[in-house]
Amino acid sequence: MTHFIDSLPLPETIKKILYQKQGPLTRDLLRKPGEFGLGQVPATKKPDATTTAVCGYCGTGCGLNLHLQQGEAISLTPKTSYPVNLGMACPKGWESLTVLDAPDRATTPLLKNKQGNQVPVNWDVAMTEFSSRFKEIQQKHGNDSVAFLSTGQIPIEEMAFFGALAKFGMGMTHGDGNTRQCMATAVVAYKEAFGFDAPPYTYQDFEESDTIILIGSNLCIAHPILWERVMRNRHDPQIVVIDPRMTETAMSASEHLAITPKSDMALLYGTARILIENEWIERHFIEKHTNDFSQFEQYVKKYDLEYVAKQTGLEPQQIINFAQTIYTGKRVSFWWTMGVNQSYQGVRTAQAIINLALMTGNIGKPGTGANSITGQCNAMGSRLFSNTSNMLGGHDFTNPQHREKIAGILDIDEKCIPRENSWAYHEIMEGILKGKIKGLWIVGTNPAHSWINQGQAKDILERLDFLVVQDMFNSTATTKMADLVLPAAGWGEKEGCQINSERRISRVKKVRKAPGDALSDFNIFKLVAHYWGCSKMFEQWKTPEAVFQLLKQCTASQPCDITGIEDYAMIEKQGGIQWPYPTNHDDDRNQRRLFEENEFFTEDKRAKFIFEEPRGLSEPLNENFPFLLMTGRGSASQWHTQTKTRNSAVLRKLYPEKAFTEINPADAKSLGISQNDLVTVSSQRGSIRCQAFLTHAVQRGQLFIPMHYEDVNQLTDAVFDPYSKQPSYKACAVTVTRCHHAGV
Ligand SMILES: Nc1nc2c(c(=O)[nH]1)N[C@H]1C(S)=C(S)[C@@H](COP(=O)(O)OP(=O)(O)OC[C@H]3O[C@@H](n4cnc5c(=O)[nH]c(N)nc54)[C@H](O)[C@@H]3O)O[C@H]1N2
Ligand SMILES: Nc1nc2c(c(=O)[nH]1)N[C@H]1C(S)=C(S)[C@@H](COP(=O)(O)OP(=O)(O)OC[C@H]3O[C@@H](n4cnc5c(=O)[nH]c(N)nc54)[C@H](O)[C@@H]3O)O[C@H]1N2
Ligand code: SF4
Ligand SMILES: [Mo]
Repeated sequence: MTHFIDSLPLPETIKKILYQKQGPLTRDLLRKPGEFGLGQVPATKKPDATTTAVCGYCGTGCGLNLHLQQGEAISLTPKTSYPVNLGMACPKGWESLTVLDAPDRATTPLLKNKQGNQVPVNWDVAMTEFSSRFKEIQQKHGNDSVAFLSTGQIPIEEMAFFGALAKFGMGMTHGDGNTRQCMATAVVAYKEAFGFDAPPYTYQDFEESDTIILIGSNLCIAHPILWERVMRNRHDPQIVVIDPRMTETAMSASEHLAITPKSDMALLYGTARILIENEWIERHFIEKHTNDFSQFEQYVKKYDLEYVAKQTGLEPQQIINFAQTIYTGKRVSFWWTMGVNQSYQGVRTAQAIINLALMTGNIGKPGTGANSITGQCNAMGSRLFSNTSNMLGGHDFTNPQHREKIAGILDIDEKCIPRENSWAYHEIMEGILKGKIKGLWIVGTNPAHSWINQGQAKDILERLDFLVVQDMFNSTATTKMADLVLPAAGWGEKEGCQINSERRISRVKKVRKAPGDALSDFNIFKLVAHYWGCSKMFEQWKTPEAVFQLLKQCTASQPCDITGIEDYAMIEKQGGIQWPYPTNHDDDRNQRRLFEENEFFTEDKRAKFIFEEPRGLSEPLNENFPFLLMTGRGSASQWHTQTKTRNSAVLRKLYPEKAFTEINPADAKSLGISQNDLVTVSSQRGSIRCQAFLTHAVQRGQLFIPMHYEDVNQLTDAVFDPYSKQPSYKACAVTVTRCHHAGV
């Protein structure tokens, strides 16, 4: 009998991963083949037209064909000619349409009544309440007493509208995005080292490298189609995975360096020392195109082999081999994701990776680069256009010329633009705690599940005088807490553009009607502007494409200049366009990388070596909490807080329904824990129950719990990188015990 997984239209490596994931937890979920099939359409429906759009889940940005019947998408297939995915898609992408029909879609505004129940109201009541409540708070406590939280999961036109409306129209100063949880570290690392937030690569580099180094990145699970690109590499590449866990990616690599968590800096500095001592570096490149190498060279001398081996838990020979692999590689690319970014020393870790690429001249050439991979479909867009930590187009709120420029383009009074930077996410949360922020408007993110130290986070959100949550679903952990829920259209139900990891701007399209009274975020922002009384300021913001034209002008003369893009049609015709693409561009290749001329975005055009003494764990293990807990992505079929993916019957078959913790069998044995036992995992902040999943994937003394289950952040510790202010989700001290009353 063919297995259910075999019947899925998926690339072979993804099927292999799905098979690997069938531990005792998933086996019975996969038993019945074929009741539903990916992309399956009822026989009664036949498409009469096809259009294209990029996927709305992860930062890979796969191109999809959407097959329409009378303008409504009824099925989809991955686009073979698209330069990103070349005809492939992962299970989430295939199921993009299914989740739009979910029963828990938000279809009408909901307002909390005096009894504390959310009751349906019409848009007029909702908008009147929205304006009067927020205005009342601002009149009493000042404009800054209302703040907002944005997202990397709506088109750039919408996130720009949100940020501009909140800051320029409604007078807020403080607004941040869920990209703080995700990409902030990479942003700061790049800005400091290269002079601009500029991931240099193009996906073709996955196929052109002869040495691929993945650091804190579980590509097979989190970016399965990028892993497919690695599999297409014809240079028989060395693949080195640096991850404390033996992930699906590590299992498929040539070499897995199972380091002690948070010892990356020691490994990377120690590797730099070996490279320098053997003269395995590009002195000419370093001298001509970088600054501060001599200080770095001095600093890393102390990272001798013995010390690094002790810090990382690796054999000395593994470290030597790693340096040798980098040296012998002709085209070495370094890739990192959350194992690096989500750390109390993420920025310096990312820069330790950048340093290796710079010193070996592995930048600006095919198959090279210091490459951070983004998470959400439009995280890259939010880095440029959300108007949160920087002003539209990568500008600086504190710079008077930048304010003049943006005010001129938007035709608004420069005085409407805040002169100071926003508080970061955790500072906004602290602001609520201190009573400085009383009103909060959340769009497209679910902090009551995803923010760190959940018990405290929920307590903080409960203190707000007025909480507005704008979401596709009315059942999220955060919408449940809202005073006002605004029902939003989702991916597939609206127009705009997204920017993927390799800086490619692509189109998303309206191929479905949003359910009930739900409106696109774009139209909700228009309504808000109207009811707030600032719609004159947004006269130019008529349609998403009109906004795209404004945003394009904002990028003029910036490193991310896209003034050469004429319109939406051009983006589509070219299969997405990577920034930069200025008016005078002379390069129409559809795979472009940065720094090909060895010129960086700093004033003297040189990149900078940046380093710092590593610090110990922010929450050291102790007798009561002897395990180190890591969290992250659990399967290719689950997306974050699961508001979308739990609504697909196919996806539900591909992941464990209940929360589980990976635990090493030796630890389990010493604690009397057997496979599938119910266990309690506790930290200083809270306790959760989940099933034990015994696996050698985690080392002794370590646990791993996927982030997709609602209460995992009850355990995590609210510690942040001092430069990027990104939360450190991947290291806190916990203990684990077997529950004696299983099933309770
Ligand atoms: N299926 C699926 N795909 C997704 C997402 C999803 O929810 N589901 N989310 C998207 C988003 S927004 C993001 S940000 C990306 C995240 O993509 P990834 O960063 O690849 O995923 P994570 O599982 O969060 O973390 C990666 C790895 O970091 C490792 N790690 C933990 N601590 C350390 C350490 O100290 N050093 C090193 N070197 N590694 C460490 C973990 O063991 C884990 O395997 O995925 C995107 N893709
Ligand atoms: N413990 C732990 N926690 C983590 C992480 C971890 O590794 N470990 N990873 C962190 C990372 S990298 C990330 S990116 C965050 C993600 O955290 P969240 O942003 O909270 O996660 P999502 O589930 O993607 O939430 C997006 C919300 O937006 C809604 N939505 C989707 N599309 C639209 C739309 O078009 N309009 C509107 N208005 N709403 C929409 C969805 O229904 C959902 O409620 O989690 C972070 N939290
Ligand atoms: S890899 Fe990412 S962009 Fe591609 S289909 Fe899957 S979720 Fe969508
Ligand atoms: Mo993320």
